[in-house]
Amino acid sequence: MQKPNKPLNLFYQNNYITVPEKTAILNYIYSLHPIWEMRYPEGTPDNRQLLRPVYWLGNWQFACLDYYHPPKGIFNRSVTAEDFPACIQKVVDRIESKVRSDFDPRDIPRGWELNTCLINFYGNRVVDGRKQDFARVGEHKDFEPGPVGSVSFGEKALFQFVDSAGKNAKSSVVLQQWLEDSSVQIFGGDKFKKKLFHRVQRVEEKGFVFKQARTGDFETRRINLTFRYVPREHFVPVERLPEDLRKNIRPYVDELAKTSDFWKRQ
Ligand SMILES: O=C(O)CCC(=O)C(=O)O
Repeated sequence: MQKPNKPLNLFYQNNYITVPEKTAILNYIYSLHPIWEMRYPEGTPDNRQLLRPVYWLGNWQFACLDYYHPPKGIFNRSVTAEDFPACIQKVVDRIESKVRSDFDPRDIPRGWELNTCLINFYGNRVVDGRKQDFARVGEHKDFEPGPVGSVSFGEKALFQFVDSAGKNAKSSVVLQQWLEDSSVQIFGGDKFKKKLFHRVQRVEEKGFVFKQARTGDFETRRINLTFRYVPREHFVPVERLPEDLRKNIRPYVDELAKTSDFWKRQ
């Protein structure tokens, strides 16, 4: 098939992950103990817990360090974390090849590689004795440079690209896609990455639960992995974080260290 003149910088495919790949990736994920982070450092007024447990690979962008956000928020935000296991790296290699062959080269930064992974767990939590649905993400942009790849497992999610109308107005949906089990979505470029925001509006609830996910009383029905690029020179090992920031992430590192040899060594 002929390639379009201008690459779309958007790709979606169902059943992108094979059954054996899915089994291997999920078995790896079941070995992880995701954590609940607070958005801001302890003691900050209006601090709040994130809506879902998370686990990062490659580098951990602790919410209380305010995420990687160039051009200003570059340093001391991406803390060196565990490497991708082989089963994930294999899928990442495929996504990178797809981007290099089909995406606009002008939208692929020099040195780009998908070296950062955020694993999001979506589901229900029991709050004050009642089950509450936390399976959504508000509109936002991913600020890591270059295309982002996203792999989904479990119940399907309604993912939307939106034109943001600001805090108190309704954003308009420009494009939406149901992200199905074992699918991939890759997006980049000016339109989908820089101009539009994206959000997860809802996740279907057909009764499927990842029983082996270590999310405690949080019933996980969808797991999403987003792969991003952070220049390696912007990774910072825990021991090189300034003292005040190290103090902020200390409770999380301690918690991770209980079940991860990597974090124990940190
Ligand atoms: O779960 C998804 O499909 C998207 C997650 C997302 O937007 C993010 O991690 O930034």
